[in-house]
Amino acid sequence: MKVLITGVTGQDGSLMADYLLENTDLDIVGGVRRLSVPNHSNISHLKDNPRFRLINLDVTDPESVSYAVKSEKPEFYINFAANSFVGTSWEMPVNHFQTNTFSVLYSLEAIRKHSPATRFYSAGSSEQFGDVDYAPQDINHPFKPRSPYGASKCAAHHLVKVYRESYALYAVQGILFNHEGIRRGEEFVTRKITKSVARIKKAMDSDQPFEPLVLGNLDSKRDWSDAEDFVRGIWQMLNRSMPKDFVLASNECHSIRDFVNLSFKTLGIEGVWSGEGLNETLKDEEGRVLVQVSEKFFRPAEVDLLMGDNVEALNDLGWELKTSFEDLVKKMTEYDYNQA
Ligand code: NDP
Ligand code: GDR
Repeated sequence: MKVLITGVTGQDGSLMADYLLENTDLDIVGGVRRLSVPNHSNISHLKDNPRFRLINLDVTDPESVSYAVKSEKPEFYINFAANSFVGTSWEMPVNHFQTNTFSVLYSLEAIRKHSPATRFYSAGSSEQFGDVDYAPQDINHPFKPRSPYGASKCAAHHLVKVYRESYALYAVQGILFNHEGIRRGEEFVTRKITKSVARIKKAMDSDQPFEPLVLGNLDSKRDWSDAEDFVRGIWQMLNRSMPKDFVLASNECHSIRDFVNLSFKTLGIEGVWSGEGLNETLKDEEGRVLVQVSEKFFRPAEVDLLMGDNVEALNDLGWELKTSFEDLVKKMTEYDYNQA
């Protein structure tokens, strides 16, 4: 019995590999694309594990996807591979559709033709809800994406549903709100904050000058959870008697400003906000600038408030959310401080 995981070098893929190796007897086949300089830091601890191996798999290449499914015939296929950064989706919309939508179509076609018993997971996103009508958003909330990324995930959602209904495949899309952790990419706002807070605190510890953390929209609100909780929920989605899409979220939301405050507070730094818009700053008691705002990090269109409804996941899936927002910020900040 084996699981094929694409995006295994990323946050969710590597955490899923860890989770399945620890909690199941399944073998893990990780799909990786060829890079001139490979980035395997999230899976380097698995390289000698006899139940873990890598295959070449670029999800934008239909032949590559088809060959992987045909030759492996995995019991489960978890497709995490994506261009997952919303911010670049205006600059490279075609790449986002190729990586986030066509990859899903190639996967579904390959499963239909070569391995129809394979259970398929497609990584959906709260960005599909976008310009929201109500909060918290549940599985019935309309799709109103605000970015090419969000639109690419909506299209993938419809493909999964069409293939499930047309060919009786076990294919689901989890609609996941933001989930973070110590393997989060450094361009996403949470990790960018915790890495910078750690850097600033280290400089303060040794009386060195420091550059402030520079952010974009401080007012946008997100529903942040721990990615380790989410991989458990995804696995539960793949192991029901019938395929069904679920929302995974924490039912809470916090602003970027809240995240910044809590991260600095974790390392004993209290700041004071002043000014407005692009002139807003956070300064410490000595008047040193900790945070600045720059237009550079604003997006052409923003999703101001995302907050998910997890009631169905808790009741129907039996999913459990173990880590609070406060514990998540603390964990990420302390980890980055100890690494800095
Ligand atoms: P990451 O950005 O950490 O990982 C993305 C992975 O996709 C990397 O392993 C990357 O490989 C791989 N990848 C990108 N392009 C290709 C390609 N052409 N062929 C093969 N692999 C490719 O994302 P996360 O782990 O955070 O997210 C996992 C999935 O969940 C994504 O689909 C994302 O859109 C979705 N999602 C994530 C949320 C979150 O908060 N984390 C919330 C909602 C949805 P490489 O190392 O080579 O770049
Ligand atoms: P998001 O995550 O777009 O929600 O997508 P990101 O951390 O990039 O942005 C969250 C919010 O923070 C605001 N922001 C900044 N963002 C970044 N990256 N850098 C900044 O300096 C900055 N300043 C403010 C953004 O404007 C935004 O409002 C993530 C990804 O994991 C997607 O793949 C996933 O689908 C969604 O979460 C759910």
